[in-house]
Amino acid sequence: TAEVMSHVTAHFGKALEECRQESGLTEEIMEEFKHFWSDDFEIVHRELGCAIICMSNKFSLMQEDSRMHHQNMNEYVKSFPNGEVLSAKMVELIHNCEKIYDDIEEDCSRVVKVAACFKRDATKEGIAPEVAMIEAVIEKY
Ligand code: BOM
Repeated sequence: TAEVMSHVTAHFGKALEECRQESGLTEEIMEEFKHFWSDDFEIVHRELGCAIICMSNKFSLMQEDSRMHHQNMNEYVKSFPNGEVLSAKMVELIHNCEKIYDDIEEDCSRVVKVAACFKRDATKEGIAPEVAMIEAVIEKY
């Protein structure tokens, strides 16, 4: 659900500042990670892909090949309140997007395409949070 996704995003987003330097993601491109879900934020910069790789590695959510670690992602999402209602869906949506962009060899460029696809599909499924929902839980993390 969107409520659970707001918790996952609030927690995951905490790793952004640690990853700014190595990813090259400037505040001009993305000020705070919650804007990932904003209707007028376009997921297009390869630096955001680099940042997502760096952030995912802080929580062991990716494998060596910069693809999702299915079991760890499932457990990570389940660790949030009501997480079990979202975890399988989230892994399914991300993996489906990974398959679509599997031919892009450069990791940051591929991951940003996967992330944009995930946002699109999560929105279609009605599980994309509003930025205000993330703001409401961000203080918990
Ligand atoms: O093959 C790449 C796998 C990683 C894709 C991750 C897409 C989603 C990242 C951005 C969205 C964040 C929202 C919540 C936390 C997800 C861990």
